[in-house]
Amino acid sequence: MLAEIREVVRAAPLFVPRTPRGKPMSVRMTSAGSLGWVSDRGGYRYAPRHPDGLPWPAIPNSVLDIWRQVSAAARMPECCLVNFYDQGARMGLHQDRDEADFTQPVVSISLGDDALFRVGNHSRGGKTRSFWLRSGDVVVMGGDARLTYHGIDRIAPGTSTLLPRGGRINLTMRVVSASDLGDTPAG
Ligand code: MD3
Ligand code: FE
Repeated sequence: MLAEIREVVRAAPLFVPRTPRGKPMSVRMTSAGSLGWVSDRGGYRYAPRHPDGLPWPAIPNSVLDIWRQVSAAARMPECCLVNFYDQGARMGLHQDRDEADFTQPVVSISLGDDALFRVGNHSRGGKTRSFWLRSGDVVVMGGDARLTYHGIDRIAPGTSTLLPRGGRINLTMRVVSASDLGDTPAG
């Protein structure tokens, strides 16, 4: 899987996203799939191309296999977001809600150093719980969990030997577009 992710990063280099207010994020990102997640002064959104104008590479088969095994989803993912955390990178508490079909789960795969993951509920305030995500861990957020607030508080350097220069890669698969069943009882 790591070799396939290196190919994705070669075809679509990691970039530093900016918040809509212009602040650089500490996590570097790229995507695979028909749509990639981008963020800049234009806002958070899915785009058909990398910020440099390149097409996004296909989602690797090893990653799609995990989706098939764990998601129980009706649809296949349209985006695999690749997040790279060096020591010191973090991700603030947020919801994943730039997608049009919340009936489909989000599946994430952690590779490399351990990360302290925090998850809350459907509103920003209130109680949160923290878990360590370790290399090889797969998280499925479906049903009621799909819209919970979550984030990464910190990375524990030197806790994995998978990445020669350390750090953490997180792969997050998502269905992005609306269901073609539309707004029907079945859809
Ligand atoms: C909980 N990534 O890219 S993965 C993100 O480790 C993101 O890089 C984190 O949050 C990371 O948006 C967390 C685990 C995860 C992914 C999606 C979720 C947890 C989630 C969606 C809803 C609730
Ligand atoms: Fe998220």
